[in-house]
Amino acid sequence: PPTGLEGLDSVTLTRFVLHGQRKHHDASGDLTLLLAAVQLACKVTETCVRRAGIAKLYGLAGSGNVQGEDQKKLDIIANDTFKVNIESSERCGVMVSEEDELAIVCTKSSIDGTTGKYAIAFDPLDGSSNIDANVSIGTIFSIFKIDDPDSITDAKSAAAAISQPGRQMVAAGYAMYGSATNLVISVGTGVYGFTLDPSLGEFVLTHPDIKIPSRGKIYSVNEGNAKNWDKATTEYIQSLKYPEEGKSSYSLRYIGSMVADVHRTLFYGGVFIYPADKKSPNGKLRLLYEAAPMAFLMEQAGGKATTGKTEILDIVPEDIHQRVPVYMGSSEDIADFEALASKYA
Ligand code: AHM
Ligand code: MG
Repeated sequence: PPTGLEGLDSVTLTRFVLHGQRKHHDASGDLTLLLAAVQLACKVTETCVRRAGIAKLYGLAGSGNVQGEDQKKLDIIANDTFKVNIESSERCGVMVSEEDELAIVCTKSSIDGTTGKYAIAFDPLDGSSNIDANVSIGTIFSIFKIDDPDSITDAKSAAAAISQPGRQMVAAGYAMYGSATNLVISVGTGVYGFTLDPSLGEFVLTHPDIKIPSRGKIYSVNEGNAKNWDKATTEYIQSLKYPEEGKSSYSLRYIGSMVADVHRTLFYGGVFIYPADKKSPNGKLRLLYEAAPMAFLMEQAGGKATTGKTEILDIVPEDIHQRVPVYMGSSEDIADFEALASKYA
């Protein structure tokens, strides 16, 4: 019977993760602690993003990162925030960040001297080109289990430990600092979306078991690069704009922040594409902390993610900052693209 208290019982992210841990009798709680650290880093980053204009955090920091890109002040603050919080959890052995050239070996546990058994890759602030215009940006992360934590002694062994195909991921997610702040996460049992309640400072479950529509009406790609595309991409986009008689054409939406473009694609369906082209033979997006975690979420939500040649989650990383072409979204839409890609293979 109704209690009158309906809607007042919020499932917070902390409660959700602890509940998941209790279902696994052999769980040690390490992943829970690591996810708590990631959650806190997202909250700290969101506070900086919200205050950026007032605290004069817009603009360049005057340095460049490993990709040769200019770093924004917020890129550096977010990176430091994630590294410090993840290290402090003492549950992580390896960190890879978009902003750091080498894989980072985390300090051992202050309690028992052991190395954390998880490895995390993250893009602390994705969509940097949108920062100064107050357009949605985000954080993306993927978490793997390390087979042999004792083998990690230097950047090389740390990189080897995290160089696993996406299918072996234990968790992936992103935070989106948009008109509201969302944290969307999967631990391999579906995709769950949380919204930060600023008055509580808690992420509250707002979107349980997200499923992407099997077909959409939106395509999302930087069409300014069209002159450099391959035949399959060109023909595919053409087919969406000029469909056969009786079918409607797709709408174009492109924010230029992967987090925001993928978030919309998860909810509305359609495709998000960052292809390889004549100028960038492997595309722009990085496998470990952009393409693979988003592919994991897409598949968990019932969608698909491919390079046009292989499923993104099957790729074994050869380099921690490796780039891959990305085509992801609704299963029927991606199947249409795959049919074209195999025609031109
Ligand atoms: P960043 O990690 O330097 O922010 O770059 C990644 C971003 C993605 O969020 C987005 O999908 C893409 O770059 C947009 O690139 P472009 O401006 O070439 O369309
Ligand atoms: Mg990025």
